Amino acid sequence: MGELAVEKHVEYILAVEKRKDSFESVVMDHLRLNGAYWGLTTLDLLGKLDSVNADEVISWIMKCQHESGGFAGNIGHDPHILYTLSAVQVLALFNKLDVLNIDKVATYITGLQNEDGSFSGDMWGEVDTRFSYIAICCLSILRCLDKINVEKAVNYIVSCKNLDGGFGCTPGGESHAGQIFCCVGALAITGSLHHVDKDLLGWWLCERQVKSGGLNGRPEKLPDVCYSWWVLSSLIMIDRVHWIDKEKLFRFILDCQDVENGGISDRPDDAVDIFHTYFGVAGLSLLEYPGLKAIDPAYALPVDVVNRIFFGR
Ligand code: GRG
Ligand code: ZN
Repeated sequence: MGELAVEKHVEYILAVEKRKDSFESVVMDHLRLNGAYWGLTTLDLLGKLDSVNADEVISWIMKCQHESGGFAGNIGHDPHILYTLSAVQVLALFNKLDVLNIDKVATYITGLQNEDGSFSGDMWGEVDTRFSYIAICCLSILRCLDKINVEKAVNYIVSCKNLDGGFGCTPGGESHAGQIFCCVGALAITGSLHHVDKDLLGWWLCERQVKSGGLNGRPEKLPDVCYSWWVLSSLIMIDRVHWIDKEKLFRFILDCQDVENGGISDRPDDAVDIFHTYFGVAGLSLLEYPGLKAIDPAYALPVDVVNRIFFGR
């Protein structure tokens, strides 16, 4: 088994950050703030966050904020709860949450809660358990969870639970590992994991490991490095991570590296991208790969950052 090509991945991430006029970055323009979260969190896990200019990143992030309090993916775009979480997470990475008007951000998120406890992603109203997770994670980081109706939010998530133990995006929606991360993460943050049948869900999740060692997101689907995050983080939150073969998953993730130019892809021999680079490194961190910072499975931030938020330095 090869090793994690740390230096190459750092070079790859720094190059993506700089390549603002490349094809990839034009296509990904509206995803820029998410991309910043993926890239910068990966750098932090690799111990290299100090290789970027924090002041430049923070001043750009603050320019993405809309008067409603929400953040857009880039300057001049429309705000969305997705980018609002990324903005808060990146500020937390740099220990700069104090530049935020916390009430304003919290008011934006609170305004997205619906009567049934669910959350919309923005003013246009699409509802999804992804947005429940984001709202809960973001408000928890800002220490304002009391501004929403947590009980209704939890009940809505529970209403998206399926007979197989998993969760979907809305009531009756098919179980999918990404949605399961969101629902289990939100339940973990709100201290509501008693709503999860841990053995049943643990069984469904560990069955996601296929012959190659990789994990898929649903039965009969191909394995993909990003499920190393969605599935593993969920298994850890419900204390069932020992139900998968760790060594085989190590090998699958390491086989998805571009060892020459850096970056990690979804499957061996595919093209790398910043998204899968993050999920590969985050997955290895969850598996306690030597030399990586530990990542918190619920907040998707390095454990030292989460400790700083909740327990001070
Ligand atoms: C802070 C880590 C973090 C997340 C923020 C946006 C979000 C909250 C969570 C997204 C959860 C989710 C739904 C992830 C799944 C993404 C994905 C790979 C979808 C692909 O689904 P299909 O059906 O692919 O196209 P498969 O693998 O099933 O063939
Ligand atoms: Zn993927």
